Amino acid sequence: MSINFDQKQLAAYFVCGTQDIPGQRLTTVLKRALAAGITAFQYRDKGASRLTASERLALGKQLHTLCEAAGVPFIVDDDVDLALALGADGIHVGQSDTGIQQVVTAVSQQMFIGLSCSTLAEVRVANQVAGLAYLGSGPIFPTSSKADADPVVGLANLQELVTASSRPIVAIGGITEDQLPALAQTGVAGAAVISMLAQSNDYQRTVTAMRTAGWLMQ
Ligand code: TZP
Ligand code: MG
Repeated sequence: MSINFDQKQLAAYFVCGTQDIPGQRLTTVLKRALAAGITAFQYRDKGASRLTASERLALGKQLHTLCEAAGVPFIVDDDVDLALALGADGIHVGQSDTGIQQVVTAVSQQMFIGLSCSTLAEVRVANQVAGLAYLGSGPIFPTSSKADADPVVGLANLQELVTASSRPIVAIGGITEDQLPALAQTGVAGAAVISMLAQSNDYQRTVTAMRTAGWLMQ
């Protein structure tokens, strides 16, 4: 059974691929993150160390099974074919990935869709696209986790994006625990993080901080 979208799932949104956790197994990392209470997981396999298609499928099955057992939505980054093959709960696409209308046509009956939007112009276009569940905006702060990241958005611009958007927004990029209260003040529905959790020395503390930051409509 696939899990329907609820904006509360954006509160503690963990994004991870094998490239983000050198020397560790992604299944082990995800188990720890789920046990700590993450509210969504996105499998994002990127960069030079990218797994082959069949490896992504095999690993994706394991990750999906773990999420399913925890009742947490399993979201695939970018790859429509992989998301469909895995029966994912959601897919997240960027502005430069497969055209958004094509994605909506291909998957909207089967899973929810998130779209990256880091400018007001992108948000206004997204408002006109039927079938989007949420937007992801960033990088809010400088990040070393994404080589081709857009320019830093910052909190003031983020607030404008939230005001302009007809969909809930999850913030991403360079987020640290001490910035969560200020981030929540912008009206976003949650934080999406790679390193803050993958490199945390205390998953429970980090995820609890994410879940209780005071997000919009929490
Ligand atoms: N998209 C915009 S910034 C980013 C992605 C995938 C990387 C976020 O990683 P981190 O470690 O939380 O800054
Ligand atoms: Mg992308």
